Amino acid sequence: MNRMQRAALILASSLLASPVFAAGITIQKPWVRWLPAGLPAAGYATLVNGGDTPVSLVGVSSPDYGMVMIHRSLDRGGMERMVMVSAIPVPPHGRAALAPGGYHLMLMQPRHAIRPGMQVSVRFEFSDGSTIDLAMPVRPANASD
Ligand SMILES: [Cu+2]
Repeated sequence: MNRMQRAALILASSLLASPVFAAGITIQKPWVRWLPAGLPAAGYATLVNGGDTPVSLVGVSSPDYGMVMIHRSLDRGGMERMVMVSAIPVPPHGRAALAPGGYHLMLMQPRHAIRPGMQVSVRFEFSDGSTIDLAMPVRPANASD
């Protein structure tokens, strides 16, 4: 193999490799905590990045809710308050937890009656352009995991 052929081969293999490493997100243990009277519900899950590059959750939508936001609960001197965040970073070969007391989805303006035992459809959008559609089980207000 001459130098030109070797350079072409290296270029070809790096082009082939890049999309494989980019699409590495999986979502584990998704669930929604239901609250009565049409109150906003909270969505939880663990985002796992199996790839070599950082990826962020940058958007969430659902046909079952009029509005979905990404929130983070913060403890301010014993008072819990929620702030809106634009992205949740997931490090390479790492994970990010959406869990009570931290990051969560805020599912608002339900478009129909939603009760524990049902499932809601949620689309997760990531910074690498990939999307994941999930059916998230709805659990009662007193569920903890
Ligand atoms: Cu919230």
